[in-house]
Amino acid sequence: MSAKRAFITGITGQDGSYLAELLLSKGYEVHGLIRRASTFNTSRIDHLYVDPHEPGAKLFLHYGDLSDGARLVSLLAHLQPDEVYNLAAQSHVRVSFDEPEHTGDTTGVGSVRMLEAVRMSGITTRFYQASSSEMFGATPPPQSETTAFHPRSPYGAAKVYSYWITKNYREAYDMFAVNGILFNHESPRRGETFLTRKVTRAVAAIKAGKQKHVYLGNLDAVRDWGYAAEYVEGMWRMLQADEPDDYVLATGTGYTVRDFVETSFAHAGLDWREHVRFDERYLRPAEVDALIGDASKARDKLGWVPEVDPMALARLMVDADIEELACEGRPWIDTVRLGSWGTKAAVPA
Ligand code: NDP
Ligand code: GDR
Repeated sequence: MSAKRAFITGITGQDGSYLAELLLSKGYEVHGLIRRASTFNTSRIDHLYVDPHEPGAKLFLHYGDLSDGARLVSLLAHLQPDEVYNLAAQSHVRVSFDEPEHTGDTTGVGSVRMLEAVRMSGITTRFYQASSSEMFGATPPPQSETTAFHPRSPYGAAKVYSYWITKNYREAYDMFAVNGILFNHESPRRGETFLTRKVTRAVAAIKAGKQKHVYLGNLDAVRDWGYAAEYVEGMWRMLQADEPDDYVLATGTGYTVRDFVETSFAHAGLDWREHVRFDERYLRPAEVDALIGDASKARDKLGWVPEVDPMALARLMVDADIEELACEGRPWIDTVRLGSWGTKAAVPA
């Protein structure tokens, strides 16, 4: 039997890089959509790339954009993937208030362009949509697959559209299309302007004497932070199920931003109070106060159980950023893998 073929949008992002790694390790041929940029934007997947002229090449990259529907149709018709993972999005909640229209076009309408591309190309494939806990917004925790949505940002509203249009294509066209409703998940590959990575990079720089302070916004928000490498395993499991369905992935634990900050600084032997300053520019016009997920459906139906808890994750990320700084900016590619699912993890206790 020939290798399964997957197509990933957002392959250059945090999740795309872990997912590509996972699928390659399972013997898939992986195709990724990348945006043309004037600078290189593939640093998270460079370690996976083999020149396509080489016989062992299993990862192939194609230029395109979620705003270009015709390109998506022709790519899918040409590639005929068995599985499609739609991870591309303008994914920053704060930025979505600055760029609401662009966020709607990419994070919302981009998903229907992908679904239409599947339909119009006439291929039979399984489709994963990267839905988000931000859709729950103001609805208090615990949040599960049956919790009402109340988005609090242009990003959250766009993701609600994508969620429903994915469900609609499942019902209308009998497509194997699923929503993974993922709570925050982080890693050493997390974008530098998200809270966790901003903090752990600052800890490393402060520890090294390169920086004195870091400026943050709301410290009271509660989040359910998991480890991204474990979450991509859950995405894959959703597409291997007998029937298409929607699943929450979360650790089920809630910590405040302050908790994450305190643990990260303490891990490096620093007192956060001496280094964290407030800047109102990091507040959002509307905040999501508390997200704590109930992932019991994914546990029962997919056997998915996360192993890295949020405070272990904070320590893991601090260690990675300290190491990256010591290597003078050389990208720190973590090989920490799912304890019982792959390479044994070297997760700090
Ligand atoms: P990132 O921000 O790290 O990656 C986003 C990816 O989308 C990048 O590859 C980016 O490309 C690509 N992209 C952005 N706009 C376009 C476009 N118009 N056309 C094509 N590609 C585009 O996100 P994550 O990896 O953290 O998240 C993956 C997905 O999961 C996103 O949809 C996100 O909204 C969602 N999600 C994430 C959660 C998390 O906690 N990480 C939780 C729940 C949902 P480029 O590199 O060129 O910028
Ligand atoms: P979030 O992640 O909005 O939950 O969306 P982010 O890390 O940006 O914020 C988490 C919480 O920290 C507070 N905060 C700050 N946030 C940032 N970025 N920078 C700061 O300086 C700062 N200070 C305090 C925020 O107010 C917020 O409460 C992420 C994204 O990955 C989405 O794509 C994804 O869908 C959701 O997680 C689930």
